[in-house]
Amino acid sequence: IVIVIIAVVLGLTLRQNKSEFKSTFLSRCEKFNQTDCQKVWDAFEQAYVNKDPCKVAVEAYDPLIVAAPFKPQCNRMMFWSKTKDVVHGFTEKRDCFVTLEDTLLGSVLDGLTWCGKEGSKGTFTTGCPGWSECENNPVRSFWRRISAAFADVACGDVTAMLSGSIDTPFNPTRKKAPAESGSGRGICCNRLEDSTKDMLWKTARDNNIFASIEVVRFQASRIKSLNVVMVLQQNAKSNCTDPSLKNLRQTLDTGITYSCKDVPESRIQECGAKPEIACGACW
Ligand code: NGD
Repeated sequence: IVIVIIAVVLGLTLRQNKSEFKSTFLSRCEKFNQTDCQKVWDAFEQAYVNKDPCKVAVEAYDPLIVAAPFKPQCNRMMFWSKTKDVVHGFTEKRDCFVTLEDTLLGSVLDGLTWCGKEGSKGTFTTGCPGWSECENNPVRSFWRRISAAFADVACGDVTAMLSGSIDTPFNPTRKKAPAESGSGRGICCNRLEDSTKDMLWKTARDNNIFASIEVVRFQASRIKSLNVVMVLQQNAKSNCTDPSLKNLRQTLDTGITYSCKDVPESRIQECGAKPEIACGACW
């Protein structure tokens, strides 16, 4: 009897998890008009359901991109690296730019964690691998895939906000986290506290999607210029003169004009707060 009760409670908990995640997905999706959100969900779910959560390849999300393609929004597309909060603090208040997190797929899954399990039809939100715990986890593969799709359609004048608070604002190289160096999953995620997972991924200083996935897909046939905004806080460690930005220029497809501007974070916040400042006059 005890075993049956435990099984029922466990089953209900897992179902609860699934329906909560799915309802967040659908309610965020429904804000986008003329979207068949159930169809998008089905395409999403097939990528990771019934799979080892360390064996979800980036390509598993290809059908999702087909089901919910990205539309180019020329001259308004905003990329970022290590500046998530300041970028979204600005874009939430002003309608000057579109980030990945303003698109259907980006907004529906921003901030969420999910994974499947071999032999199960469920979607789980706990016990999933951390970002760097194994390379091919469902969340990381998703962001890599949709970041690539967003960069593929970038056009016109493109903006990127990079951080002046780190030594190397443009950093394509990837260092492995300790738990990643073996094959498979390293330390099993179920036994790790969330705080430990966070520590783990903080030591994995790469994962730089902007440098390794987005910039390399910018095509001169579609994009006129890349305009970097270096976000400077007090005691900034780097600015537009940083040598790493030379690598950025060299990585760029020839034909794309490059520019860089040092902008205090306070100016970006001011522009967010004052709609009377035109988008083009923010920096
Ligand atoms: O180790 C990690 C980790 N590294 C990055 N991130 C991580 N999350 C962990 N749990 N563990 C997540 O990616 C985290 O949510 C970060 O805020 C986000 C971006 O990482 P960052 O700042 O290092 O920048 P990247 O260059 O890797 O990627 C930023 C660009 C940007 O133009 C977006 O269009 O790539 C797109 N993006 C990538 C990954 C995740 C967006 C997201 C997102 N919204 O979560």
